[in-house]
Amino acid sequence: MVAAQKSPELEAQEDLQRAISEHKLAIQTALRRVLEEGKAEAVLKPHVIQDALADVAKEQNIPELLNAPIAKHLSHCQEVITNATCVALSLRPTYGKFLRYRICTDAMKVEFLDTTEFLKFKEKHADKNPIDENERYWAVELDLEPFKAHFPLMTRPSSIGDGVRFLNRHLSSRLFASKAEFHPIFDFLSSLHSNGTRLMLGESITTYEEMGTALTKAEKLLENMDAEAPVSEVAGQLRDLGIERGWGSTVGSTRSTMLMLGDIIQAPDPETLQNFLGRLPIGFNVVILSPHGFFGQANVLGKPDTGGQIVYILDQVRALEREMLKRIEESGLEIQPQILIVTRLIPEAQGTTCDQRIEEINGTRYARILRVPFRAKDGKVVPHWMSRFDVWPYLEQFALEAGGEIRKELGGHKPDLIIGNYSDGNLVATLLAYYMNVTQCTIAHALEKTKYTNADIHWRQMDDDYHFAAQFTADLIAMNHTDFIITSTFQEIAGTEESMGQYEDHSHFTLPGLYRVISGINVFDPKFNIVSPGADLDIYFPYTDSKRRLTALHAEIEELLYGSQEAPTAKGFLKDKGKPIIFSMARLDHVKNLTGLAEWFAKNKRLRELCNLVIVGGIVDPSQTTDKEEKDQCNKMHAIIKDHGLHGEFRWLVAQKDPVRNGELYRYIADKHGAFVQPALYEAFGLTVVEAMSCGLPTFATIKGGPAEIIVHKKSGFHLDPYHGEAAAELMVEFFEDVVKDHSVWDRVSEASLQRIKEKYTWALYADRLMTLTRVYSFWKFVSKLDRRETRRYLQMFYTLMMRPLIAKVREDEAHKTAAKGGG
Ligand code: UDP
Ligand code: LCN
Repeated sequence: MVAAQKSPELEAQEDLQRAISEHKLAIQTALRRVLEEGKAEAVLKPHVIQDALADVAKEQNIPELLNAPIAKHLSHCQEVITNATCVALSLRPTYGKFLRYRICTDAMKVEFLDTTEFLKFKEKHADKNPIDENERYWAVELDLEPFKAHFPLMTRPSSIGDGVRFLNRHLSSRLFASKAEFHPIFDFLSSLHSNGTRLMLGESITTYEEMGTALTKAEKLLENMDAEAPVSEVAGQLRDLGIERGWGSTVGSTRSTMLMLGDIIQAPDPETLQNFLGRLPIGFNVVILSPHGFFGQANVLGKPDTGGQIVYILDQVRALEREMLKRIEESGLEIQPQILIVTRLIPEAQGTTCDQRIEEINGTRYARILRVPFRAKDGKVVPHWMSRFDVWPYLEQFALEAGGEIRKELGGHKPDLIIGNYSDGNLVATLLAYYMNVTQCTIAHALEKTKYTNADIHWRQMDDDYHFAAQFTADLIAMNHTDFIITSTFQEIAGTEESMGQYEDHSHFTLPGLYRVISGINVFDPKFNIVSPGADLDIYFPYTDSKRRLTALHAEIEELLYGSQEAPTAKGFLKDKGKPIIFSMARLDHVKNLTGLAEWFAKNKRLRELCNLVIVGGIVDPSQTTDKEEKDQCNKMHAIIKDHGLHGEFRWLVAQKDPVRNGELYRYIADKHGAFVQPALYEAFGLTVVEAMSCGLPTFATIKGGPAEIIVHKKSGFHLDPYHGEAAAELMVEFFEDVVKDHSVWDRVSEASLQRIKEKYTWALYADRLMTLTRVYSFWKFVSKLDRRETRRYLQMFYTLMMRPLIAKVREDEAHKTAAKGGG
């Protein structure tokens, strides 16, 4: 008889049980300490259990415990939930894979929990307003896994973030499966057009077989011609065969595109397929959505909610336009691309252009900002800026109106690609892509769930200020609806060996009393692709590039740094101009942690002797903001300055909104051999890190999030742990002391920063890749339209039954707040 095979879960459970048995008493003591800690807050960070084990190993003199199998198991821990006697653990042995257990400290028996059981345990013990058993039993469960049963999923962690490569392999093998399967390519090519005019294949070609015949004749026609000759010379003859424009600009490139198609038909391989799709004339009408915030080209940066996303999109469209024009020329077409950035029109524009319907984008020919207002229920335009956390009630109407305005701007046509940015933009992109049936791309910039610890389990306490229930629901809908997702780093998708990624953090979670997510997203989904942004090299160039230096700005910069002008534009002054500057610049919100940096500096005597501190952030007069976090942080910064007597050593400047001058500011600080510090508690990507490094300014940046990947620690900069401020300050002391001893230390880090950016973070690489992805995923969408219908219908139901009531709740809450303030 053959023994029944054990499930991997059972094997893992037995493994853990064995590991516990080896040191049962010591582990029992450690777990009891964890239970003590859990009395105040039942959701604990993994380091609590790891620290407890280390303490017990030390106290009981069992050093081998730290190398025992149990220590390895616990090093995979992501979440610890406690009740009076048991600990539930979520272990993540590898990217995107989770195993959950409950261990009760009396019997020390390991019990496997499935996702539902784990989340129920969490709800019961960690939710501050627990719901009753019945409600917990009947909670709505969102599970997208069953819909993916027929979908190709990657399996190797090294493939995560390179979905397009996997998809090409899958697509080419699918095309190879049988002759009948070639029709999708024919159907897809037949669907290509530019503003109503057919491209590639004319109307006279009506079947796959006719396409084959026409191509053979066309190839024969081109074979003996001069490869360099413009294809327009034979356009008439090709058209007689049913071949339209779009194959290439010269005879040679047209023929080579045709040969590629011939190769694919004969024996498709992934590289040829990608090259062929990459040449197709698609994606020249692009809509980019970024509804919230002040979106303009000047005077907007550093306001609450207006930061890197704006910089990213403006740089992105410039790079995209260049790439589109290149590809249009290469396809032998004369069409004009169109790029529309669609954002909110804000009548109370505070000196910005945000009250204008259309704004041309500097440095482009075909890109513009289109603004559409938010409307209240009665149809009136909402005049004022509002926090990104409060925009939910306005988005449906915004999508509807934006849809009409977009078509108007595109001469009645629909776009080929809709790119959403951030949760609100991605939700609007989903609505538009759903109704227009257009390829959708998603860019998160930041997923708030990762930034705000325990924002899921404690959602009800935070909902008044943040409306996270609506936001997380929007995120889940958009990330599942979209055709492809681009991320700035790997960690954004799947984190590191030790910690979860931002998307991975949405694989399962619970909003008690609302719904439970059993499978929200899978990091092995081929829709994920890493496409990193860069910095505008015309603005952020190396400090050594003396010919391009903007020395005319130095007097202003010196006044900013060393002047004595204080409120309302600055606070504090620098006594000793000879010291290098530790510089930071960000929005003044809690997560950016500028106050944390001020505190680390204030508490480190040696660092204060070695350097000055300059922080650019927000406002210095708390009465000048209506944003709650900005006001809190502003007051906190004043308290730090006062409590630690920072006068003469620290200058705090309000938001600096001129990128050109900021570029020179980074370089000026590099001239003085200073450093840039990015101290955020969490940073999704971190454009300031790339900007500083592009200027050659050595950078210390948070290990929590994207900067951990941008910087190679101790080579092209330094990682700091924002939760260990003392150690971060010591790291800076060490660096500046080393530089005093040997100046080449500074030069080496500076040069390595420049090199790192050149290799990995440029807009030219970005645009090329995004255009290729657009083509491959448009094809994939076309080929797999039936497979995806189930998911879309399910999401549509979730939107209607869950999202819309949440939106209605935000509307009600906001109306109550306005009424309480005495507003209309
Ligand atoms: N920025 C600025 N002035 C300020 C604060 C920030 O110009 O006072 C710019 C900064 O140069 C960068 C962007 O805003 O281009 C911030 O992007 P990042 O990715 O660092 O953070 P985000 O604000 O998007 O979270
Ligand atoms: C939003 C953030 O929080 C930053 O980390 C990114 O750099 C920025 O968007 C651009 O993607």
